[in-house]
Formats: sequence, C-alpha cells, structure tokens
Amino acid sequence: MPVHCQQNPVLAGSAALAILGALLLYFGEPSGYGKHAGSLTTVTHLSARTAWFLQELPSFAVPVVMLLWQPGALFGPPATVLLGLFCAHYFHRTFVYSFFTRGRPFPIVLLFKGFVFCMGNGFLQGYYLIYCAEYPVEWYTDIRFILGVLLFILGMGINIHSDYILRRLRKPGEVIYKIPEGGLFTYVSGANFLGEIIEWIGYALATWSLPALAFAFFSFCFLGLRAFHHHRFYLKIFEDYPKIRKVLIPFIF
Ligand code: NDX
Repeated sequence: MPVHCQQNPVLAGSAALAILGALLLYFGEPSGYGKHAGSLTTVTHLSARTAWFLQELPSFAVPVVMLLWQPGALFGPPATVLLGLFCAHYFHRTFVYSFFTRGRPFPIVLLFKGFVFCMGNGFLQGYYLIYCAEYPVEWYTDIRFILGVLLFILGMGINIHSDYILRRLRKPGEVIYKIPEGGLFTYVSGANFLGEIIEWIGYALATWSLPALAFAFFSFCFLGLRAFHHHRFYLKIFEDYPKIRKVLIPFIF
C-alpha cells in the first residue's frame, strides 16, 4: 500500500456508498425527479439542463483537480487509463447529456443532494486511483482489465443510445411521456439504466477496487429501483404497454 494512501477514507467512502444503495432498496421509495417528481408548483426547481450540469460536474471536476494538484503522484499508466474512463463518462454526462436533455425541471433540493453525492464519489474514485492503486504494466493484459474495459464501453454505448431514444420521444419544450421503442427498450423498461449498470460493473472489474465495486453496487440499487418504478409507471399509464418487456434484465426481471 503506497505511503500516501489513507485507508480509512477509502473504506468509509466505499461503505457509505454500499449502505446508501442498500437503504434505497430497503425503503423502495422512488427518487422524486422526472416521472416521479409529482407537482413542481410547490417545490423550487431549476431547468433539467442546468440541474444535470451542476450536479454531475463534481464527478468530472474533482478527479481532474486532484490530478492537477498532484501531477504524477503515485500514478502509473493503467491507473491513468482507468481514471480516464471515469472522467470520460462524466465529461459526457456533464457537458453533452446535460446540454441535450429535454427533461422536466429538477427540484433544487435533490440537485443539492446529487451535487454532494457526485462530489463524494468523484473524490473517492479519484483518491483511490491517484493515491492508493498500484497496477503493474502487465495489468493491461490481465483478463479483468480487458473484460472490464470491454464491458464499460459496451455499457456506455447502450446507455448513450438509450438516452438518445428517450430524448427523441419529445419535441423541444414538450413534457409528455410516450412508450420508448427500439434498442434494448424492446426488452426492458430501464434500458438506459441497464447500460449504466453494465458500465460500472465493467469499471469495477477493470479497476478491481473496493470503491468501484461499491459504486457499481450503488448504481445497481439506485437504477434498478428506478427501472422498477418506471416499469410500474408505464404499466399504469399505457394499456398497450408491450407484455414481453421486463424491468431491467431481458426475459428475466
Ligand atoms: N445522478 C446518479 N436519496 C443522480 C442525481 C439524483 O448520476 O437523496 C445518482 C446520478 C440523485 C442520485 C444521483 C443519487 C440519490 C439522490 C438523487 C437525488 C435524491 C437522491 C441523491 C446522484 C437521494 C436519498 C434521500 C435516499 C439519499 O421529464 P423527465 O425527466 O422524466 O424526462 C426524462 C426522459 N424520459 C422520457 N421522455 C419521454 N417519454 C418517456 N417515456 C421518458 N422516459 C424518460 O428521458 C429524462 O429527460 C430522460 C432520462 O430519464 P430517466 O428517468 O430514464 O433517467 P434519469 O434518472 O433522469 O437518469 C439520466 C441518466 C441515465 O443515463 C442514468 O443511467 C444516469 O443518468 N444516472 C442517473 C442517476 C444515478 C446514476 C446514473 C448512477 O447511479 N450511476
């Protein structure tokens, strides 16, 4: 373990992520934005574009600032590539997804919570890879790295494509809901979420680290639950909702 690495924040942050994920599943309440926001007349909100930009920015900016602060500190090439994948995801989410979203306005209180979450997670993943991880150069040819990176790319592709399908269901300024069609939406209601979960499982495999595993677990809990609530919403709203379509895992659940 490198001398600069403090194990306690890494363990505490990973445990917090895992516990938060488990609590979300246990209580099973929908997160109150998007379809599940209810009436937005009683809560202070911001446009979806501004809200997604602000809340996701720390996940990109915190690791980048940490890197600039300590250039090269205990930071070998495989760790550079792995942190690059994390930052690439959040570069897209912050600067591309936010810019194009046609989502409903977002409650400010949830934006604040999302901001804190992204700050904490950006710090945890960045801290681990910059100060704690030690990958030999042979890690590039390790099956965990290769399979993990492939899964990450596959998941990111599914996630971006599915979010694109959702976006095209609305004209600019519209806030109606329609049945998503095409891509993995043919099989599941939470196709974008399935893509994101695959992505973070791949990242956990490629980094072989506790913080990444905890984040994959959190994503599975949060997004799996959200997929369940979306599925229930569709069944309630659309009488002609496709019967073959499952919640999150094609043909199974
Ligand atoms: N941000 C992760 N809980 C979240 C922000 C909110 O990156 O305090 C988790 C993330 C945070 C959350 C974050 C963590 C938990 C928090 C929560 C706020 C409260 C909660 C902090 C940080 C909390 C407690 C109290 C327990 C601690 O109008 P609209 O918005 O519905 O429109 C949607 C549209 N759309 C449709 N349009 C037409 N017809 C249809 N049928 C449509 N269906 C959807 O598509 C949106 O514009 C768009 C996508 O909507 P949706 O609902 O499918 O996805 P969404 O949840 O908005 O996520 C967007 C993307 C997606 O790719 C997803 O994978 C990714 O972001 N994401 C989201 C959340 C978390 C996360 C990834 C992760 O954990 N990895």
